[in-house]
Amino acid sequence: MVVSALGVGLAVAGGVTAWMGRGRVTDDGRAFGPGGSSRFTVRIDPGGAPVRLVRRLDAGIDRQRAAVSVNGSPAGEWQPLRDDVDGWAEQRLDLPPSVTVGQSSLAVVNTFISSAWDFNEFAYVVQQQIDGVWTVADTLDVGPLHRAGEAAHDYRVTGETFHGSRTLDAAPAAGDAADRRIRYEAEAGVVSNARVRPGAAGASQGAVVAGLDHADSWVDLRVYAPRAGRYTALVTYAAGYGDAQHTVTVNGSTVFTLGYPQHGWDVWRRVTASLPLSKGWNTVRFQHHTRWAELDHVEIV
Ligand SMILES: [Ca+2]
Ligand SMILES: [Ca+2]
Repeated sequence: MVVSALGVGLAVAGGVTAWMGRGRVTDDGRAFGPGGSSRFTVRIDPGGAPVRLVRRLDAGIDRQRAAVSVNGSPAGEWQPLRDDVDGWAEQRLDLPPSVTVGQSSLAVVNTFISSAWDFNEFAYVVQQQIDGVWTVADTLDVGPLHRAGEAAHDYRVTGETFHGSRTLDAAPAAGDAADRRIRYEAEAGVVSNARVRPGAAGASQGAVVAGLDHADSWVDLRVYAPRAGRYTALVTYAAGYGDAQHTVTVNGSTVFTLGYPQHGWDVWRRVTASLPLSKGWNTVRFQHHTRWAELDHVEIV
């Protein structure tokens, strides 16, 4: 699948996240520009475990941004990486359970939003957290040297600006701790008497839940636990008018108050909460209690 330009053998077991060693790596891929898009279909385990999409890209092209839909529903965005990231990168997108649970195949569409030049893709790996372990569910090696694999995944691209191979520095190894966490965007939850605020500066996926200002204002998030027990939730928020609090309810029973120290609006900070979760999917409600806080995302550790 990949060949090192230095002639050093690289073990590629199951996809892009298993590169052994460092060095220069050659891969084929494609890119599309304004008005363009790509689409493909991947298989997942229908058991309902969380799904993560990993994209291998040439990070030398700055500010690449595309909208992602799955089976026709919005599923998030590929957000720009930092401008100082170069070489190969492996970008992760945790898909919201609303588009994956109960599905056995995912039709993914990436639609160009903006970029310094174009939006490139060299491989996609679909991972699923089975029994707490990230497992490769499917792999699509994009590029003109992998036409059979592209056809098998019904891959198509419009507005193509590039196809060919590039040789770049290997992607840095992902950190284990960050890799294990699953991110749930607040704006992908079910919102009551509040609103999704797009264009939130510095927020994950550029959007948050705002207007959690009334007694009946809340957002419900579905979060996954591979087994029953206590989990740490990292809750990212902003509070700009005094310290705020939400009432947190887990599966309609356990109730506690979560405090959000004031750091200013659009200043995204993290507080931790300990959640008693059942095996499988749980519903966690964040509800207005005192003053005002916007919610960006929650990670379960
Ligand atoms: Ca490729
Ligand atoms: Ca967010």
